[in-house]
Amino acid sequence: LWLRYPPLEADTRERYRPQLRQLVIPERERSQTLQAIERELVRGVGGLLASAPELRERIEGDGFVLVATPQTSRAIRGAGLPLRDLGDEGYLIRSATLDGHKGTVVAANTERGLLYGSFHLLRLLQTNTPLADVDIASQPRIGLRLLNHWDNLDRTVERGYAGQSIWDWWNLPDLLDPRYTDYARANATLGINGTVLNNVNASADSLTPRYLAKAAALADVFRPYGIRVYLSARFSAPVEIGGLDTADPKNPKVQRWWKDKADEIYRVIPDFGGFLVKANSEGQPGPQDYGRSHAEGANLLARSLAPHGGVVMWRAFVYQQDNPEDRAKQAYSDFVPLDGQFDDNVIVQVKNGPIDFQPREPFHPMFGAMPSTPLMMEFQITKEYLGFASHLAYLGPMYEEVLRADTFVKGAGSTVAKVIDGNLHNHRLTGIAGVANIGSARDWTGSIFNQANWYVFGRMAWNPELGAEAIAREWLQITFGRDPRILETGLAMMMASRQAVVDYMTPLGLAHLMATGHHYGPGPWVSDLARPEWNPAYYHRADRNGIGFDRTSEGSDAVSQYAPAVAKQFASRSAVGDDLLLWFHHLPWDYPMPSGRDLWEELAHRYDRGVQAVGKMRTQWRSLEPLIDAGRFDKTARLLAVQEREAQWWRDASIAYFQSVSRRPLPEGVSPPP
Ligand code: GCW
Repeated sequence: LWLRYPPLEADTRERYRPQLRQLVIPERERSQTLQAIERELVRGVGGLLASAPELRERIEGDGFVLVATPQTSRAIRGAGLPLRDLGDEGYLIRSATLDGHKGTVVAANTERGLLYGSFHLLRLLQTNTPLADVDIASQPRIGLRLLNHWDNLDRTVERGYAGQSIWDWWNLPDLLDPRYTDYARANATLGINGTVLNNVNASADSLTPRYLAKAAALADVFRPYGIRVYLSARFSAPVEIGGLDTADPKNPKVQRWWKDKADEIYRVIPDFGGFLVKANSEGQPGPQDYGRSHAEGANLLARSLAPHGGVVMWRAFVYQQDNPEDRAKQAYSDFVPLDGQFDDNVIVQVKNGPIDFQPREPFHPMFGAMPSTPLMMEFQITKEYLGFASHLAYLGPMYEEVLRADTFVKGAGSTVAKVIDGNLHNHRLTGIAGVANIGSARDWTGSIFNQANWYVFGRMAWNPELGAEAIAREWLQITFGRDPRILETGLAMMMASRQAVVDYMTPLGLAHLMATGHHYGPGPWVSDLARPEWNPAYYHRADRNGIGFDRTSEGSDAVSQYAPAVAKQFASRSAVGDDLLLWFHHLPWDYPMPSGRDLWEELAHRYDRGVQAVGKMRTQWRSLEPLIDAGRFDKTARLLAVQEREAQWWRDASIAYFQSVSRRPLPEGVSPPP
């Protein structure tokens, strides 16, 4: 991962060495977090500079790094540093002269702040940033920065493509795989401060004493790294493991059961974060089974956790069987009327788009639409609909696109980022979650480039205004070294990769055309599944005359769920833009596109363009062979070959299918499917 710390170039090492001679971490013997910081700095600086700093009890000369809070260091207390506004996770990194010596301080109000500041210091070295006159203040914009593991107790991972779950439930709590510590280190580098251990399609067993002991053992490993453990809770647990005959939120016995369960959890995990819940969604049990609302269900659990300071993250990913309403509208219809009914320690977790982690979707209309309810973002890091672990797709541009999207609910500038960081509607409870792509694969994520998606998620969770490109650059430097050729070429590949996937899978705002169930490979022809909204045909609506989903007022009117300015833009064929055109509009095949082509020609052209983009990525990667170690070079090269073959498969199958419907000739320049 990004913790390899290989030696920097010799001249750079020489430049840094005098600045990093001594490491001073007062009172570290009293704190596991401070010890973790010490281990990391010794290892990191030692690796990068090929010589470890000396550990000192106090500043003894120039070139010190002092890592301390006002409580642990008199020098920090006296230095008059502006720590007040940094909260309990922020930090300062500054050049300073203390006790007559020149050095660098990492200062914070808390040890967690020191942890994040120390990792930032290492990142400065990893990216060759000069330390002289360094002056950095940073604090997270979002409170809960979480990974969601869709890991089952049998170690399978739903939508996981990097091997088995890293949680070895069988051997926990007795065996503590060193990977758990590495996992915590990697996450702490990014500022991730919580993890939901088990799948949202939850087994009630995760709440039994046996499994709580296992979760507690993980929590103990993670705690020094500022990471709290959360669990997905199954709504029917009182029936399944509690012996009750109902899970109705209004039933006092059910309420008692959850209270007792929460008390039991906090006895073994005193800093337990709370519950994540998928209810009344895709067959999961929930409050609606008893005629109760999502708010009543969420509050039931929230009240059991409240005395302990825990939160409920209640997912808004709902769509009902036999509900004729456009699937893209259903979550909003269910939840927005409940605004104001959720307890203070409930936060509603909303996927980035209204359908389901497609290569491109408009932002979810719930963002901004529930001013009295904190909403958190759910991104998918694992690439369920973007070619699993085998296709290279850097998700930074997608996250950026969503976070920067303007909801206009309070006029221009009401971005999704400002909804989830609490700014727009003054919420203190804020959060962002990423569905993890981590497994027990040797490279953690199934490919080297997938590591970048974990990385960019974490960096944007800390600061949703960071740019995808800047983060890609940082990751490339840390991962492959600082050769400008790698940087330039790697950056070009990464930044083009997500659009390439969009083009060869679902161009022009199409969505959900993947094959049934596993979602790998094309299946636009599927139209006979029991639930209409699972069929690709439900989404593309292609026939002899045209293609696309009319979501204007003439059609499903999904546009009306957005603020008027956005609704107006989405409802306009010309203003919506190519990227979301067929998401919102059903258009004739000969519809004239801005490119001068008609819609049919443009569609075929986009499929083709996607394949070509992957071809280009392959060539670009090949040019880096002399610069990259054989193992990582070869695996990536082989995966890119798979991706090119499969991009071609997507292109050919999709063009063949849509042509069978449109019955139009293949546009010039587009080679026919075999
Ligand atoms: O993306 C879909 C997946 C399901 C998943 C569901 C959800 C965990 O296909 O595997 O279930 O969404 O987010 O709940």
